[in-house]
Amino acid sequence: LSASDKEKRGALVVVEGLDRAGKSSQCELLYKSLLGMNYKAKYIRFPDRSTPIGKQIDSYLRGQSQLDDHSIHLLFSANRWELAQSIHEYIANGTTVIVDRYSYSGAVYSAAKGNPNLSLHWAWQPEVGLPRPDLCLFLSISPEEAAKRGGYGVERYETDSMQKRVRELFLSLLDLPHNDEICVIDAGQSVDEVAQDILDPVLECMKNVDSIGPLKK
Ligand code: DGP
Ligand code: NA
Ligand code: NA
Repeated sequence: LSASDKEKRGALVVVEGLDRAGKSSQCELLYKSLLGMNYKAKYIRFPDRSTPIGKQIDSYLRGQSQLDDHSIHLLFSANRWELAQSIHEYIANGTTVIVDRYSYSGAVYSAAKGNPNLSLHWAWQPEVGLPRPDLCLFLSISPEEAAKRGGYGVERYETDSMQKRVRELFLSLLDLPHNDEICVIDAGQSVDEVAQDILDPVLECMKNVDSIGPLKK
Protein backbone atom coordinates (compact mmCIF):
# COMPACT_ATOMS: atom_id res chain seq x y z
CA LEU A 1 0.00 0.00 0.00
CA SER A 2 1.22 3.50 -0.75
CA ALA A 3 1.57 6.11 2.00
CA SER A 4 -1.56 7.93 0.82
CA ASP A 5 -3.58 4.69 0.88
CA LYS A 6 -2.60 4.18 4.50
CA GLU A 7 -3.94 7.57 5.56
CA LYS A 8 -7.28 7.11 3.85
CA ARG A 9 -10.40 6.20 5.77
CA GLY A 10 -12.02 2.88 4.96
CA ALA A 11 -15.04 2.64 2.67
CA LEU A 12 -18.53 1.57 3.70
CA VAL A 13 -19.68 -1.00 1.16
CA VAL A 14 -23.16 -2.48 1.34
CA VAL A 15 -24.35 -5.62 -0.44
CA GLU A 16 -28.10 -5.90 -1.02
CA GLY A 17 -30.48 -8.21 -2.82
CA LEU A 18 -33.23 -10.79 -2.51
CA ASP A 19 -32.90 -13.86 -0.31
CA ARG A 20 -30.69 -16.40 -2.18
CA ALA A 21 -29.04 -13.77 -4.38
CA GLY A 22 -25.65 -14.91 -3.03
CA LYS A 23 -24.94 -11.92 -0.79
CA SER A 24 -23.29 -13.74 2.08
CA SER A 25 -20.95 -15.81 -0.15
CA GLN A 26 -19.98 -12.71 -2.10
CA CYS A 27 -19.37 -10.69 1.07
CA GLU A 28 -17.02 -13.38 2.32
CA LEU A 29 -15.17 -13.58 -1.00
CA LEU A 30 -14.83 -9.79 -1.12
CA TYR A 31 -13.63 -9.72 2.48
CA LYS A 32 -10.95 -12.34 1.73
CA SER A 33 -9.88 -10.59 -1.48
CA LEU A 34 -9.36 -7.31 0.34
CA LEU A 35 -7.37 -8.96 3.14
CA GLY A 36 -5.32 -10.77 0.49
CA MET A 37 -4.47 -7.38 -1.00
CA ASN A 38 -3.37 -6.14 2.44
CA TYR A 39 -6.32 -3.83 3.00
CA LYS A 40 -7.90 -3.66 6.42
CA ALA A 41 -11.44 -5.04 6.13
CA LYS A 42 -14.32 -6.04 8.36
CA TYR A 43 -17.41 -8.05 7.42
CA ILE A 44 -20.67 -7.47 9.28
CA ARG A 45 -24.21 -8.56 8.52
CA PHE A 46 -27.65 -7.30 9.39
CA PRO A 47 -29.67 -8.37 11.15
CA ASP A 48 -26.92 -8.98 13.71
CA ARG A 49 -28.73 -11.74 15.56
CA SER A 50 -26.23 -11.81 18.45
CA THR A 51 -27.42 -8.72 20.36
CA PRO A 52 -30.53 -8.66 22.62
CA ILE A 53 -32.45 -6.82 19.85
CA GLY A 54 -31.03 -9.25 17.28
CA LYS A 55 -32.35 -12.18 19.30
CA GLN A 56 -35.87 -10.73 19.17
CA ILE A 57 -35.51 -10.32 15.41
CA ASP A 58 -34.26 -13.90 15.06
CA SER A 59 -37.20 -15.24 16.99
CA TYR A 60 -39.60 -13.21 14.81
CA LEU A 61 -38.00 -14.37 11.56
CA ARG A 62 -38.20 -18.00 12.64
CA GLY A 63 -41.90 -17.61 13.42
CA GLN A 64 -41.43 -18.12 17.13
CA SER A 65 -42.89 -14.75 18.05
CA GLN A 66 -45.39 -12.29 16.59
CA LEU A 67 -44.82 -8.55 16.53
CA ASP A 68 -46.66 -5.58 15.08
CA ASP A 69 -45.25 -4.64 11.65
CA HIS A 70 -44.07 -1.22 12.84
CA SER A 71 -42.58 -2.65 15.99
CA ILE A 72 -40.42 -5.25 14.21
CA HIS A 73 -39.47 -2.64 11.64
CA LEU A 74 -38.09 -0.35 14.33
CA LEU A 75 -36.21 -3.25 15.93
CA PHE A 76 -34.44 -3.98 12.63
CA SER A 77 -33.50 -0.30 12.42
CA ALA A 78 -32.41 -0.19 16.07
CA ASN A 79 -30.20 -3.19 15.32
CA ARG A 80 -28.36 -1.10 12.70
CA TRP A 81 -28.13 1.90 15.05
CA GLU A 82 -26.54 -0.35 17.68
CA LEU A 83 -23.55 -0.77 15.38
CA ALA A 84 -23.44 2.72 13.87
CA GLN A 85 -20.74 3.98 16.22
CA SER A 86 -18.46 1.01 15.64
CA ILE A 87 -18.93 1.34 11.86
CA HIS A 88 -17.75 4.95 12.14
CA GLU A 89 -14.76 3.83 14.19
CA TYR A 90 -13.69 1.10 11.77
CA ILE A 91 -13.93 3.44 8.81
CA ALA A 92 -12.03 6.20 10.59
CA ASN A 93 -9.11 3.88 11.31
CA GLY A 94 -8.84 2.87 7.65
CA THR A 95 -10.85 -0.36 7.73
CA THR A 96 -13.23 -0.97 4.84
CA VAL A 97 -16.50 -2.30 6.21
CA ILE A 98 -18.49 -4.75 4.09
CA VAL A 99 -22.11 -4.93 5.16
CA ASP A 100 -24.42 -7.80 4.23
CA ARG A 101 -27.85 -6.02 4.04
CA TYR A 102 -28.50 -2.51 5.31
CA SER A 103 -31.16 0.21 5.23
CA TYR A 104 -32.38 -0.72 1.76
CA SER A 105 -33.45 -4.18 2.94
CA GLY A 106 -34.79 -2.46 6.02
CA ALA A 107 -37.19 -0.24 4.12
CA VAL A 108 -38.07 -2.65 1.35
CA TYR A 109 -38.92 -5.81 3.31
CA SER A 110 -41.21 -3.94 5.68
CA ALA A 111 -42.95 -1.99 2.90
CA ALA A 112 -43.40 -5.22 0.92
CA LYS A 113 -45.81 -6.53 3.55
CA GLY A 114 -48.52 -4.35 2.06
CA ASN A 115 -49.60 -2.81 5.36
CA PRO A 116 -51.36 0.43 4.25
CA ASN A 117 -49.89 2.31 7.23
CA LEU A 118 -46.33 1.25 6.44
CA SER A 119 -45.20 2.91 3.24
CA LEU A 120 -41.68 2.85 1.81
CA HIS A 121 -41.37 6.50 2.81
CA TRP A 122 -42.35 5.78 6.42
CA ALA A 123 -40.04 2.79 6.51
CA TRP A 124 -37.04 4.83 5.38
CA GLN A 125 -37.25 7.46 8.12
CA PRO A 126 -35.60 5.56 11.01
CA GLU A 127 -32.61 4.99 8.71
CA VAL A 128 -32.00 8.72 8.23
CA GLY A 129 -28.69 9.64 9.86
CA LEU A 130 -27.07 6.19 9.79
CA PRO A 131 -23.60 6.13 8.18
CA ARG A 132 -24.18 6.57 4.47
CA PRO A 133 -22.66 3.83 2.30
CA ASP A 134 -19.98 4.85 -0.19
CA LEU A 135 -21.19 2.08 -2.46
CA CYS A 136 -24.21 -0.18 -2.57
CA LEU A 137 -23.87 -3.32 -4.67
CA PHE A 138 -27.29 -4.61 -5.62
CA LEU A 139 -27.10 -8.32 -6.50
CA SER A 140 -29.83 -8.50 -9.07
CA ILE A 141 -31.63 -11.81 -9.61
CA SER A 142 -35.19 -12.67 -10.55
CA PRO A 143 -37.32 -14.22 -7.79
CA GLU A 144 -37.73 -17.33 -10.01
CA GLU A 145 -33.97 -17.76 -10.38
CA ALA A 146 -33.44 -17.15 -6.65
CA ALA A 147 -36.06 -19.77 -5.75
CA LYS A 148 -34.24 -22.39 -7.86
CA ARG A 149 -31.14 -22.06 -5.71
CA GLY A 150 -31.94 -24.82 -3.28
CA GLY A 151 -35.39 -23.42 -2.61
CA TYR A 152 -36.28 -20.95 0.06
CA GLY A 153 -35.86 -21.80 3.68
CA VAL A 154 -38.53 -21.65 6.32
CA GLU A 155 -38.01 -18.07 7.43
CA ARG A 156 -40.83 -15.60 7.39
CA TYR A 157 -40.15 -13.63 4.20
CA GLU A 158 -38.99 -16.50 2.00
CA THR A 159 -42.07 -16.87 -0.19
CA ASP A 160 -42.57 -16.20 -3.91
CA SER A 161 -45.11 -13.42 -3.43
CA MET A 162 -43.02 -11.62 -0.82
CA GLN A 163 -39.81 -11.85 -2.89
CA LYS A 164 -41.61 -10.45 -5.97
CA ARG A 165 -42.77 -7.40 -4.04
CA VAL A 166 -39.35 -7.02 -2.44
CA ARG A 167 -37.70 -6.96 -5.85
CA GLU A 168 -40.13 -4.35 -7.22
CA LEU A 169 -39.55 -2.13 -4.20
CA PHE A 170 -35.77 -2.55 -4.39
CA LEU A 171 -35.89 -1.40 -8.00
CA SER A 172 -38.00 1.64 -7.12
CA LEU A 173 -35.61 2.55 -4.28
CA LEU A 174 -32.61 2.43 -6.61
CA ASP A 175 -34.03 5.42 -8.49
CA LEU A 176 -34.26 7.72 -5.46
CA PRO A 177 -31.70 10.51 -5.02
CA HIS A 178 -30.17 9.22 -1.77
CA ASN A 179 -28.90 6.22 -3.65
CA ASP A 180 -26.67 7.63 -6.36
CA GLU A 181 -23.86 5.28 -5.31
CA ILE A 182 -25.64 2.10 -6.42
CA CYS A 183 -24.05 -0.49 -8.67
CA VAL A 184 -26.29 -3.21 -10.09
CA ILE A 185 -24.55 -6.61 -10.42
CA ASP A 186 -25.95 -9.50 -12.47
CA ALA A 187 -26.18 -12.12 -9.72
CA GLY A 188 -27.36 -14.80 -12.16
CA GLN A 189 -23.75 -15.36 -13.26
CA SER A 190 -21.30 -17.87 -11.76
CA VAL A 191 -19.88 -17.17 -8.30
CA ASP A 192 -16.50 -16.21 -9.81
CA GLU A 193 -18.02 -13.88 -12.39
CA VAL A 194 -20.09 -12.10 -9.75
CA ALA A 195 -17.02 -11.77 -7.49
CA GLN A 196 -15.06 -10.23 -10.36
CA ASP A 197 -17.86 -7.77 -11.16
CA ILE A 198 -17.94 -6.72 -7.52
CA LEU A 199 -14.22 -6.26 -6.91
CA ASP A 200 -13.57 -3.54 -9.51
CA PRO A 201 -16.19 -1.02 -8.30
CA VAL A 202 -15.17 -1.67 -4.69
CA LEU A 203 -11.50 -0.93 -5.36
CA GLU A 204 -12.49 2.16 -7.33
CA CYS A 205 -14.69 3.32 -4.47
CA MET A 206 -11.91 2.75 -1.92
CA LYS A 207 -9.61 5.00 -3.96
CA ASN A 208 -12.11 7.84 -3.96
CA VAL A 209 -13.48 7.92 -0.43
CA ASP A 210 -14.19 11.40 0.82
CA SER A 211 -15.78 12.48 4.10
CA ILE A 212 -18.59 10.19 5.25
CA GLY A 213 -22.06 11.65 5.57
CA PRO A 214 -25.43 10.55 6.97
CA LEU A 215 -28.15 8.74 5.01
CA LYS A 216 -30.63 11.32 3.75
CA LYS A 217 -34.41 11.55 3.68
P1 DGP B 1 -30.69 -12.80 6.17
O1 DGP B 1 -30.11 -13.19 7.51
O2 DGP B 1 -29.78 -11.91 5.35
O3 DGP B 1 -31.23 -13.97 5.40
O4 DGP B 1 -31.94 -11.85 6.50
C1 DGP B 1 -33.03 -12.33 7.20
C2 DGP B 1 -34.33 -11.89 6.61
O5 DGP B 1 -34.71 -10.64 7.17
C3 DGP B 1 -34.36 -11.70 5.11
O6 DGP B 1 -35.55 -12.29 4.60
C4 DGP B 1 -34.39 -10.22 4.90
C5 DGP B 1 -35.05 -9.71 6.14
N1 DGP B 1 -34.54 -8.40 6.56
C6 DGP B 1 -33.26 -8.02 6.69
N2 DGP B 1 -33.17 -6.78 7.18
C7 DGP B 1 -34.44 -6.36 7.36
C8 DGP B 1 -35.02 -5.16 7.87
O7 DGP B 1 -34.34 -4.22 8.25
N3 DGP B 1 -36.38 -5.12 7.92
C9 DGP B 1 -37.16 -6.16 7.54
N4 DGP B 1 -38.49 -6.03 7.64
N5 DGP B 1 -36.65 -7.30 7.06
C10 DGP B 1 -35.31 -7.40 6.97
NA1 NA C 1 -32.69 -15.11 4.33
NA1 NA D 1 -27.51 -13.96 3.14
